[in-house]
Amino acid sequence: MSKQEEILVKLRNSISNFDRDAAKQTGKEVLENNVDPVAAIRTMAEAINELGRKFESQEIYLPELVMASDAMKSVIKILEPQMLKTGQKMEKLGTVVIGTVKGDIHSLGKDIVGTLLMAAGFDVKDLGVDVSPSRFIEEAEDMSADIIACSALMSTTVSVQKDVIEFLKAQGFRDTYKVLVGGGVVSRDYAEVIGADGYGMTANEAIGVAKKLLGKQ
Ligand code: B12
Repeated sequence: MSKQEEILVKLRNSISNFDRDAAKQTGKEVLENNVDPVAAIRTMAEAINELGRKFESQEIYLPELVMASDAMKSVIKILEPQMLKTGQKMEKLGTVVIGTVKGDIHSLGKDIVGTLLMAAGFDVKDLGVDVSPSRFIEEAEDMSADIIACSALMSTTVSVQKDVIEFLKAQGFRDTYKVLVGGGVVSRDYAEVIGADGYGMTANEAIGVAKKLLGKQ
């Protein structure tokens, strides 16, 4: 096994063991050994999803899932500067406001999409979680944004993405912004039904779609 593969295995284990200190330490090793930060994030996401399955089958408890999520967040923070380096050298592609919709506090996927968009050369304003349709639009207006990106992870919150689009229509702004949607429960079909402009199943796909929406590809 190569040194880089070894580090990825160590990273996966640190998340699977909810070990924040080990995760942070391994995050530093990712940088020192030039491991691809996107591969590192993918590895952590796989570990989190695996823990999600264990949580569902009651093999682990919620606090453990929270600890693992925190560990992943702290590694993303460590990797972010490296990921952004490439982005800073590029011309700005456009401006995106991104957030997780009202009623939903899942942030990891949205954070990754935001970071990769920045790395690709977009200006990104992260509105955090529990974001109402009106706030998405106020912030988009403030930033003269091109894209509003909405994340939703729960079947109870996915309809808020539709609310954002309906709110835009009601305010007469539907043609001002492209709306990009994604998150665990969102499907391509659902995105089409609610009239979103774009859908990304993964963060990587989201970047390609965002570029396409602005005619940059
Ligand atoms: C980690 C996690 C948590 C963590 C969140 C920590 C954090 N800071 O984000 C904690 C423990 C806090 C949590 C809490 C809860 N959770 Co939770 N959670 C998960 C879990 C296991 C993983 C989600 C995750 O982060 N995955 C990793 C990331 C990287 O993947 P992702 O979010 O899907 O994002 C990727 C893509 O979807 C896409 N993407 C994401 N956003 C966007 C946006 C755009 C614009 C685009 C283009 C793409 C895109 O790109 C990302 C990277 O590729 C999921 C199970 C699952 N497999 O989804 C349950 C899950 C989402 N949770 C669930 C539930 C029910 C809850 C709680 C209500 C639990 C409770 N009983 O209290 C609360 C939520 C409270 C609330 N109001 O929001 C359910 C939702 C069920 C449903 N269908 O409605 C799930 C599906 C688990 C389950 N099967 O029951 N959770």
